Amino acid sequence: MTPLTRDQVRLSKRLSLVLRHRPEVAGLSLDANGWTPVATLLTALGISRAELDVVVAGNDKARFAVSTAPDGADLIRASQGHSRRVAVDLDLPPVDPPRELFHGTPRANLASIQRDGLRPRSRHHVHLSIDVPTALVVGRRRSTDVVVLAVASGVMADEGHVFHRSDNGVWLTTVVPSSHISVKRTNP
Ligand code: HQG
Repeated sequence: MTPLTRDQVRLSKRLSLVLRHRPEVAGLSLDANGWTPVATLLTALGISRAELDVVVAGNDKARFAVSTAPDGADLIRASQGHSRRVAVDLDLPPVDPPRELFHGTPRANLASIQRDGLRPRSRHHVHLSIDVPTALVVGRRRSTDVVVLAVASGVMADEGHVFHRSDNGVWLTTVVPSSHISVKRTNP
């Protein structure tokens, strides 16, 4: 896949902003499941369908999903990562998780996480990765000094915690108690 140009990355970030965090800055509203009409989005952002399609298809994490409504209109939403202040329910089915999932975070958060567990903070869910390399990438968004935590997701599921998998493969759950977290890798 060809990497996005700088302008396309900028558009991708703008899409994340309006489809996950602040739809109102573009005068958009999202439906209960986070969808908004593509035509409305194009007008709101002043972009063409071709410009949108390149960014949706070329996005490194497949952050956005397009689907066609029964009336034939195309809709778009972010596949995960919404702010709690945006009332969106992705309506994902519960899925049995693998035995272990991972979470990359700056070392500065470690003591607090070991005390309070993983919290969704400003988002709807705690985000977990399928493997250590992916968790490292997530943690490195914020720091070069990253800790990868292993989450005992299999045991959590046995205890009744519910897991979902977003359309782009991110694992989601509401909280992870500190008792189910261990340090997998530090100072990579
Ligand atoms: C931390 C990206 C202290 C948590 C990624 C994280 C992901 C605590 C930060 C998605 C804590 C929240 C989400 C506690 C949690 N004490 N720190 N008790 N509980 N934290 O951005 O997982 O590129 O909301 O470790 O790929 O970093 O945007 O979550 O560092 O899927 O598409 O609080 O964002 O996707 O940060 O990243 P975030 P995240 P995109």
